[in-house]
Amino acid sequence: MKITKILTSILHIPEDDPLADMPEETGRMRPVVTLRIQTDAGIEGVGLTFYGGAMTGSLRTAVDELGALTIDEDPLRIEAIVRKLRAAAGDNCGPAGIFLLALSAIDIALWDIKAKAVELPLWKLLGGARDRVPTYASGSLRRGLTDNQAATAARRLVDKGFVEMKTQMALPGNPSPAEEVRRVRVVRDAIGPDIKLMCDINQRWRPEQAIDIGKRVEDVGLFWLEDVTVCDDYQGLARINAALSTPIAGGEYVWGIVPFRHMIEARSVDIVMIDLVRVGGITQWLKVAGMAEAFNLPVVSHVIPEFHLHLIAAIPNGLTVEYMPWMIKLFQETPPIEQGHLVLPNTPGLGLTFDEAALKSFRVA
Ligand code: SMN
Ligand code: MG
Repeated sequence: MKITKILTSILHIPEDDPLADMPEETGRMRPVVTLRIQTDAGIEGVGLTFYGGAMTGSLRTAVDELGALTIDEDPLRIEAIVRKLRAAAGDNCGPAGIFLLALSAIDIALWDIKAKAVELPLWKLLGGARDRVPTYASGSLRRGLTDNQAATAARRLVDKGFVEMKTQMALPGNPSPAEEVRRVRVVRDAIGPDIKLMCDINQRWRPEQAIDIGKRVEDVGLFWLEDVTVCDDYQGLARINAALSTPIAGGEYVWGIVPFRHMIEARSVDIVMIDLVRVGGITQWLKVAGMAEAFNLPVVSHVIPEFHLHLIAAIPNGLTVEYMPWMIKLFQETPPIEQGHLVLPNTPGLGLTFDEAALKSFRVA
């Protein structure tokens, strides 16, 4: 099989909150680069990438430029293509940043092609540990909401059948620890003790602040505390992790596979979060998942659930899938949620087909 054509576009997708309809800032847009890789066998793979921000035009160009180097290559030889692209650009301008974001889109589309070629859903091709996976509602219970809004949104999520959900601390204005604790209790009280509740700090606390507030919220029974301080302070994270009994999650800001080694070796986290786009695509995501397994650690995903559910379902140590459905409108169909679990598709590949009308309405370039 040979790659014949690369097609990219830039979309602006609303960062809304379709789960609880509680946006902090209406009209906020996320730029996304979509990719299709076509082959002489008539099989097409889909991929996407983002986090380009104001450099999204450059990110799209990077996907086009790397994509051009894949023309005539065998799409089933993914590591050979990754090696070629690293040699052509990543070894000098990379290894992370725009190069890795662009590589991820290509790698994802290549795995879609491979799974379609062998007529298997991707999760089965990659290991097939489970055919449904727990999922948690994310993006609704943001730190900028009022207490009332947060409680209402949390109850809406429960009414919708979610049994796991994520909120945030590190509230605007850096209030007192007591205020932070009060707020997370508002959410806990709204949902009761049986719902799994995660809490994201998004790197906003100092290590000593994380230990202080983390100790005060132990009895809230959080399923995890996430990104409690800057993502690459592995020693600081380890100190926090050792001081708290609440599990510490992190990894969404980690680029490529090697920094995960340092993070895991330092015992910085109890739960390894892997972002498909920042890690370098499916090939690298699986390597980090294996590394985590060897350290007896579970793995969780970050955003794009319609891609990540395949990966969490494939591996033996997948814990739960973040359900933040910004991209869902781009596809004709996405996996349903039943009793808090995403049900894996049986269609070959990722099982995702772009909805042409949606693409057209979001396309800016
Ligand atoms: C998050 C960060 C960036 C984009 C979306 C979501 C957040 C999360 O850290 O874990 O959901
Ligand atoms: Mg996060």
